[in-house]
Amino acid sequence: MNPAVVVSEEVSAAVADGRPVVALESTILTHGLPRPRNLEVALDAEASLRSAGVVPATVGMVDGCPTVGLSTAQLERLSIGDDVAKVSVRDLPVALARNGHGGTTVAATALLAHRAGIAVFSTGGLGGVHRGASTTFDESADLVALSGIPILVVSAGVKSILDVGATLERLETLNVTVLGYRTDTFPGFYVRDSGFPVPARVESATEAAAVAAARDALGLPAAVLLANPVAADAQLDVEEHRRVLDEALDGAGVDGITGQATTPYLLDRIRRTTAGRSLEVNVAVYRGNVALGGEVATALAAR
Ligand code: PSU
Ligand code: MN
Repeated sequence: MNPAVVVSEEVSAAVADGRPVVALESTILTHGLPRPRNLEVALDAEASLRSAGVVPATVGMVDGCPTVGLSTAQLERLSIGDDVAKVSVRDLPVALARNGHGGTTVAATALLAHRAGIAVFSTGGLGGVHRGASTTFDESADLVALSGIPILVVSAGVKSILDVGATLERLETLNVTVLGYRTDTFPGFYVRDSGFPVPARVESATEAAAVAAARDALGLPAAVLLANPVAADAQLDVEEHRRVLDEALDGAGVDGITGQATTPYLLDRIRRTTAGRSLEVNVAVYRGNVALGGEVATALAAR
């Protein structure tokens, strides 16, 4: 039987010493970004953390081993495989039993990172409640997972292809503490403002770290979600965003796209209608969240 979690020596030493560590997911590498950009972005995220004195811990599944702290060779392997699954929590047992490869979602990454003793995790966008979920029940397992994993997740909110209002309602129900980083409104991934308010705002990484520490002092089981808007000069033009989103949603209706095919369809359509700019925003979002995660991990380690 494969081990339930493999933690790299570098990561386990840093955790044991109380040095700052940031977990990174791998679905962005395996399913989120096109090749070869995916590997460049993943390696750049690790390099930027290292240069800030933070140990990166990219999480993924290689040969049936859930791994925290993938090596560069393992990242390369996951970045090119057509045999790499998208692994959320429910998929972990299958991938483990069958020696599979996988990119771990926010849910699975948070679970494995927490088991390895890591307190901070940076991603691009969180999964959420899909439009039409009242009939399809399509809600990401990320939300339920965060209700039971006491980690701090940095995300640029959720993509506007989802039902943002319903996602925030579910986060409330699931007892996830939501913080806006220097913002009063929940970010909409490609744009800084989704139009929905956040329940609390923090002005610094230190303040966010204090909230995570307070969560731990209270013994609460849920994640803190630190919602970090993309830099103002990197966001998609707000008018353009509205237009391409409407166009993509109409297209999905006309083409009869439903279920799991919906997200890839919408994202691909938005990428084409923005002539690739949405992809650049995606990369900028991720960079910003990785940097902020590094600051929060550093602030937590200093406590
Ligand atoms: N949101 C994005 N890009 C992504 C994802 C979410 O903007 O690549 C990935 C993350 O790994 C997230 C997962 O955890 O998709 C959620 O998938 P689902 O909705 O199937 O749970
Ligand atoms: Mn789903």
